[in-house]
Amino acid sequence: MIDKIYQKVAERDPNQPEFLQAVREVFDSLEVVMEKRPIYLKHKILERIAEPERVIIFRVPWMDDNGEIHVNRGFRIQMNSAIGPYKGGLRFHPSVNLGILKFLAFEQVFKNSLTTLPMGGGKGGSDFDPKGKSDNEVMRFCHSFMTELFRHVGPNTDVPAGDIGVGGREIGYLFGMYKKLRMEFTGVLTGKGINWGGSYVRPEATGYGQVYFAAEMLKTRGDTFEGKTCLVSGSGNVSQYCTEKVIQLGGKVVTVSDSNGYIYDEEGLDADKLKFIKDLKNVRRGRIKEYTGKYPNAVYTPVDPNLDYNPLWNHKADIALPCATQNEINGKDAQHLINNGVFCISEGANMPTTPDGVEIFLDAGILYGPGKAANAGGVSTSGLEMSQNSLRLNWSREEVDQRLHTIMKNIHKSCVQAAEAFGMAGNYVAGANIAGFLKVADAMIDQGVV
Ligand code: NDP
Ligand code: 2IT
Repeated sequence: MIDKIYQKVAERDPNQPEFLQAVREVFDSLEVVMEKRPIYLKHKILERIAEPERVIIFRVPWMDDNGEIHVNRGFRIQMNSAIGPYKGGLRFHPSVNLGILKFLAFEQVFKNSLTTLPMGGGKGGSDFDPKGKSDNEVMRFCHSFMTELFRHVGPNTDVPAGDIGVGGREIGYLFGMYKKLRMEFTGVLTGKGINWGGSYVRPEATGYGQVYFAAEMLKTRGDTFEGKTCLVSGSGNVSQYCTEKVIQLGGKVVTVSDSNGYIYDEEGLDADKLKFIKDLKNVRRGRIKEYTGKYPNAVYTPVDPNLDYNPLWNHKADIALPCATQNEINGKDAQHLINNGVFCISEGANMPTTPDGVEIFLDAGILYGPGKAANAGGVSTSGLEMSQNSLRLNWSREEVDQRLHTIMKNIHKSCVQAAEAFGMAGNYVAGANIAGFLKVADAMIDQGVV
């Protein structure tokens, strides 16, 4: 039955492999739910949940510093609003296309449901590449992007935030143009600066939450981060704060990467080394290779396009924390991780593991926390930013961090309980998909055929 529904989705969009991968995984987890509760089939919830409520595609023209005109494509996928306004990040990266954003929007629906906060799912972005652009070029692009997007978003309609290539700088430019066009100062975006409506801990939230989730998984086996060797990928927002929290909890991070290569630092990163990376990436916008100039004991390995695996995942370690992008761990990488003794994986990135990799992790019986649960701390804290904006007050750093920590513990508990309830104890993939689905599906039934 589910297979038939999936085939229809696949026939409709055969050229969206990432979207179909995300749908397939969720549908597979829901097989047991449909057997026990056929009401969801009767209400055609799967057919409806896999189709965006609305897709907006628009032209984004902008002028570079030399006066040359460029045209990029802008997107916003408004996937599901059953439990709240659309909510999800914007990604600026040359690889962005409709299928990738639909996968991200689809994942976001279940993730946001898991947070316990009232947020629907959405995602957007552009094939614009911020790399190598001046601040003024980024500003002109963001302003142009918002001159169309502002019509489709709003604090009770759709609330975008950051993702790959969209951080505090971009959110600032986007917010400035929205405010000007609408003549209103509202919480239409999250990830805002702390002086103009932002929340403490939002920059840290995804990485911190990912480590809190991993700590909960470790706790089920009476274990902690203390003394554990960790492989981390990426060196952007999620990676930096994931690394920071691991160090705080007594773990040792030996790798970080960017799209050109990775560094292996056997001694482990400390607060000073992390500060160097933050400055390198957030201020100077340089490449991770430069790390070895400052810390010559570390080894830099450039990406080798002829390899069908990523050597970053082939080091002795206990814990892996992917924080770069989708499908960055394939079947071969997954096997390397298992062979090297990794027994806990918490995904900061969205869908970083290919389906054959996921199967290897599940078969091995390790602690495997999928992105839609493990990285939900970012959007959770976005939800907390929305609450603070509505209340027109700011909570302290300690208060937000504590709420984030509690939310991550609750997400972990929901995953464990849902997996147990449907006969798949210990399977966090099934647990996350089922727990995320039930709340949205029930809301859709309550609201009728809309
Ligand atoms: P950033 O843009 O801050 O950093 C992205 C990092 O990943 C960079 O080091 C980048 O390298 C690397 N990277 C990006 N694309 C590729 C690629 N195709 N191949 C290899 N490396 C790549 O983004 P974030 O840290 O915000 O996002 C990282 C991941 O976390 C994404 O999957 C995102 O969807 C997910 N996520 C983010 C949240 C957030 O709040 N920001 C919340 C939940 C999930 P380079 O600089 O060379 O491009
Ligand atoms: O993938 C994600 O959850 C994000 N990029 C954050 C979304 C948000 O609205 O904070």
